[in-house]
Amino acid sequence: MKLYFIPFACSLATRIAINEAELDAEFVQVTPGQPLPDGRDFASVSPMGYVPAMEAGAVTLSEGPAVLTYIADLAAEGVLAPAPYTAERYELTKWLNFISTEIHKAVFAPLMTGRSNEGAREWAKGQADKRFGLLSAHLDGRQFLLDQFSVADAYLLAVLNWCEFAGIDIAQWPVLKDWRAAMRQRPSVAAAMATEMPLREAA
Ligand SMILES: N[C@@H](CCC(=O)N[C@@H](CS)C(=O)NCC(=O)O)C(=O)O
Repeated sequence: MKLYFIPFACSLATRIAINEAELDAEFVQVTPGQPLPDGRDFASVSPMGYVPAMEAGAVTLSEGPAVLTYIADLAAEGVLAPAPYTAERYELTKWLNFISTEIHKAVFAPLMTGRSNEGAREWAKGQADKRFGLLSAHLDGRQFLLDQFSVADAYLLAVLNWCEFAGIDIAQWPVLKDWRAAMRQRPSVAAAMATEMPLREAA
């Protein structure tokens, strides 16, 4: 399996998942606007030009929640996702969708593009209040979004890593600040961040 990533982008969640489940994967670094190391256009893998994306035999997938669910299904049951057809499995889908649409795109995307303006930034920060508040209330007294670690935690950690860069003071939500700090101690997360930090600095 090949996983396409940009250091410290949302694709960090896929590296965390691979580490957590001790799966084998080849990671291919994407530089936006440049061809892949093998000369192909990245759009042939991910039509939107987005990471994460993956190739595994005949399967080519983009969109983080789909890629993360694919990886979770390769892992031993319960390591990255609850068993299919259980109520918890649909909770996982709920959280992946929430993180993708309500946090990643609604809050962070307008704050992290150089093509935003003050109005868009204000709007995004306003969006953060309700969404981070909801996450904070849910995680209060919990270790994970579900009853056990899942790919949703990996995705949430990847996006919460952007707070400082996006100008969001995570200290406004002490539960989220502590959750992020604890998650960064998890060996799969610490190893993923240690692998990508020098790549990010060099990029
Ligand atoms: N809807 C996509 C969004 C992924 C996305 O926004 N990826 C960003 C990094 S976090 C990206 O690849 N940006 C590169 C670019 O815009 O050129 C998903 O859920 O995977």
